[in-house]
Amino acid sequence: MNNKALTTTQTTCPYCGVGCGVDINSDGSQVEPVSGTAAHPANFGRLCVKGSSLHETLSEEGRLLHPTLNGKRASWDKTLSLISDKIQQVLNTHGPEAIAFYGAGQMLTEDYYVANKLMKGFIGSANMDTNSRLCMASAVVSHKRAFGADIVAGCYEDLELADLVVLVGSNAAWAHPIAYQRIVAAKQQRPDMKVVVIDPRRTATCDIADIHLAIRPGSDGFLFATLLAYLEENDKLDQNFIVANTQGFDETLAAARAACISLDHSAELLDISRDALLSFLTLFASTEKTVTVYSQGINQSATGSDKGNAIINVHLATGRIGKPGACPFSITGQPNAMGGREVGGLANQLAAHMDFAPSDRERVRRFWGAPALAERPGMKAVELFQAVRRGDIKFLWIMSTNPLVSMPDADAVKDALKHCELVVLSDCMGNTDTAAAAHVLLPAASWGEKNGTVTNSERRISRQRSFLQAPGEAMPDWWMLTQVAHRLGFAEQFDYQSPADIFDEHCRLSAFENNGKRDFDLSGLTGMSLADYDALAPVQWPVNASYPAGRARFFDDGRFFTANGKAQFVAISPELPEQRQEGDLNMNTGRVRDHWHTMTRTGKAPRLAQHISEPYAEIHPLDAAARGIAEDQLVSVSNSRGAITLRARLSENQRRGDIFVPMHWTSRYASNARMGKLINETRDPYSGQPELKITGVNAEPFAADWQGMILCRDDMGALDCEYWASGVTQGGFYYEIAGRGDAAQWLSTVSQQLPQGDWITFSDANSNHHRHVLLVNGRLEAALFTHKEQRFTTRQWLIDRFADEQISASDRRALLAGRAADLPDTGAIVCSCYQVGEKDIMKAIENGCDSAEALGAKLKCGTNCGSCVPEIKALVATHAVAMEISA
Ligand SMILES: Nc1nc2c(c(=O)[nH]1)N[C@H]1C(S)=C(S)[C@@H](COP(=O)(O)OP(=O)(O)OC[C@H]3O[C@@H](n4cnc5c(=O)[nH]c(N)nc54)[C@H](O)[C@@H]3O)O[C@H]1N2
Ligand SMILES: Nc1nc2c(c(=O)[nH]1)N[C@H]1C(S)=C(S)[C@@H](COP(=O)(O)OP(=O)(O)OC[C@H]3O[C@@H](n4cnc5c(=O)[nH]c(N)nc54)[C@H](O)[C@@H]3O)O[C@H]1N2
Ligand code: SF4
Ligand SMILES: [Mo]
Repeated sequence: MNNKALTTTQTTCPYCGVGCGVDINSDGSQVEPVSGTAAHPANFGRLCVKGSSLHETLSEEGRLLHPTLNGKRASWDKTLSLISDKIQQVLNTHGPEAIAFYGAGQMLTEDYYVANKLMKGFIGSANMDTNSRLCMASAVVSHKRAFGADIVAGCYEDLELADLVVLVGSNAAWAHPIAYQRIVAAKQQRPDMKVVVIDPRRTATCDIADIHLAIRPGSDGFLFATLLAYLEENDKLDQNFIVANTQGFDETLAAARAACISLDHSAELLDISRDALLSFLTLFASTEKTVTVYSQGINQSATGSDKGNAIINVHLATGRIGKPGACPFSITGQPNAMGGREVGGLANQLAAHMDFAPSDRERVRRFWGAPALAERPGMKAVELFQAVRRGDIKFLWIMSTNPLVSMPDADAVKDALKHCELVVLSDCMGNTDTAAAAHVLLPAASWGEKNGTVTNSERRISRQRSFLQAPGEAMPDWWMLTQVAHRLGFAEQFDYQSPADIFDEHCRLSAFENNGKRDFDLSGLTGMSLADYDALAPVQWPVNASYPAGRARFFDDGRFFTANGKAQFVAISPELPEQRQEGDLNMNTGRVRDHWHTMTRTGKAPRLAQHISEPYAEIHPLDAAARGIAEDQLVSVSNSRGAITLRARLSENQRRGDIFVPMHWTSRYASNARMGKLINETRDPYSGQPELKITGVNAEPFAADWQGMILCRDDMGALDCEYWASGVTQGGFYYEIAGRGDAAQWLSTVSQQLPQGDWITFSDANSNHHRHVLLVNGRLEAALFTHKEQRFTTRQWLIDRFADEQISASDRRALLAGRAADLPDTGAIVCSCYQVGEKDIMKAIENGCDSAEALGAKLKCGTNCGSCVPEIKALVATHAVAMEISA
């Protein structure tokens, strides 16, 4: 860091919906390692490993720096005019329904507000949808059906106050680490607190579970219907609450009873033991203070809306809502998934929690002075891309999302873009799968370079503040949208000078003719000065006359937002997912601890690449054996839509018949791992949310004659071999590779991509065993190792040599071995923060460290962000089991 003065900026993490506050020390160009904001009510100073690696992700590498038209650089003025001319031409020729926007829960509220207003008020159709369709749409439906509005009832404190936390379809240990750690800390303080995890997989979240129900995928509806019937039978209902504050109970109970004929029948449907089922039912029945957290295992389902309501039903029936430590809690994924819902980012919303009811439309029309307010809901994501593919959408603007990876049937989406006359993409990065398919690329300012607000899972609005200049000509999304609006003739209605102006309008719309009638009300934040906006402290909506400092819990007053103010039970007839026709395994997809979605940001941080360095498929050992698949072998996972190639991991954490594949690896980071292309378009009938957790696939070994790795100083891009997966190291890049035929020949071809220098080589053609190391002017430039089988997992020593200005004579001899002779092998990195490897941990366990705490005291592992504690505990447990067996 140079000696320019450092300033501290408080901002919000751009990753998950926990919405942690982050302190940044920066001199305007460089940023010191970040820390958590001590006073932020989401995290009180803590950050998970992704948050605490943020400073590693800020390089300009891969950034879009200038607008481009069909790959050629163009001026902003020309590009924006081209966009507005095209919109105007499509409007004149085909009407507003031929235009669409597709946004994301990673846009700031201000960006999102402008996009939605332009589309729904001024272009005139509601074809603005968002990736929240893939994420929160079913939760929105269930909230609206039950509460009359899209409201998350509780707050994070409820997780700590609860006596029972039920996590359903949520791997919070990896996906919402700081919220999870708040539960861990509460349970440590009050060991009587219970945790139940409901997930077909055994995940890191199960680490603190008193009960884990590894239910049949998609069967949650039966579980919660069974629970409702059980509560009634055992006289555990809150009759007063049901009578005074709800409606529809009798039909709902009747439907639940019809669905669960007996406990044995339910246990069979759920594919768990009757005892396990009963232990959950009795625990729930006897624990007043219960929070049920649910996430994508519920939402990403063909019956996700009904499952959400099945969960809410049991909370209404027991009056466990609006009380400290008791609520149903749909936890949001993206940093601004909640903010997107506030501005109306989904195609079936209008704005500020108003819909397409005539009175809402009329109110929004008047407020915006909108000449062409959309008359009806627009197309939801899957239908929207189907329409693009039919050629019905002539102009499409994608912002802040990577649908060629994240949508189901992703190859069909790729194909769809070829049928659209103009595809515009605003993104920070130029090398995404979607960028490769768009005509116009707009360089977006990224986290740290722009200002605005986001709303987290507990309805808390926090500021994102800039601390860096945007590189090149990158601009915030709200600015691009506003400029296009001006060119379309709406300068007056889009006369924003800054995000503060937009936020003020957003608050005023929420307050407009509200008078406490609508849940989403920011009247208390209207009219802020620029300085007030800059200083805005995190606050939970609503902020109005009744709740001037925000509201922690809704429904504590028993008042809901339905016509008569009562909560609505929703009668559910649970269904199991359709029988899979496309393969004999069920592919479940989701997240890993250290990567974020399509890796455009986490892919830049060496620390984050170490936890899991390759795309993988986790499969039960018996299912693997039946298919001839061995641990660490490459596998092909396929169905009629295509095939992907991944590393096999065998684990009893998987149910028989299930295979888990992470969603993160794209064409940028792997030869063939874009799992979305295998997924069909089955979706929930009410929310339109796709069933991303259930896909029929087959799996078989992927034949390769050799495997290996490359370490190199410069990015080598996509490689020409059967399999590769890449990522960053401290000194450059790594590739995992595999191929067919003669490895030597392949190596000599690929070496031509590298600079001239001195090669040190070893070759044993019989086993395709080759080691080629390249030095340029005495510095290590590349190491290319191949072998018949996978090898070379220990490589930190070699990676460290990239930092050496000159390779010493003794190190030179060690290069081909891949490590110095006297160097201990630490094994795969478990603790990313302190770089502690598995072998070191196992050694310490053998020497008597018998708990995560003891290991932390000895090796420091798990003592910073804590994200790896579940894995450390698993190692301790593995050792204990091994000792038992050998005893
Ligand atoms: N590290 C990391 N964290 C993230 C993200 C990220 O990319 N990386 N993304 C963020 C976003 S946008 C989101 S939406 C959240 C998602 O957060 P989560 O929903 O917690 O994450 P997922 O891994 O998608 O899925 C959760 C679990 O659902 C389980 N599941 C699958 N089918 C079923 C089922 O039928 N029933 C039940 N009960 N469970 C099932 C899966 O096995 C999985 O463990 O994470 C956020 N946080
Ligand atoms: N199979 C399967 N598919 C899934 C899921 C799953 O569990 N399984 N999960 C689904 C869920 S819950 C989600 S949320 C989605 C996520 O999927 P996507 O939204 O497609 O994934 P991201 O990688 O987050 O894409 C965000 C893009 O926006 C860019 N970006 C970041 N900040 C900005 C900004 O300020 N402005 C602009 N213009 N661009 C920006 C990034 O560079 C990146 O390219 O995936 C969904 N798809
Ligand atoms: S828990 Fe979520 S918001 Fe908090 S630091 Fe980690 S990724 Fe960021
Ligand atoms: Mo999400």
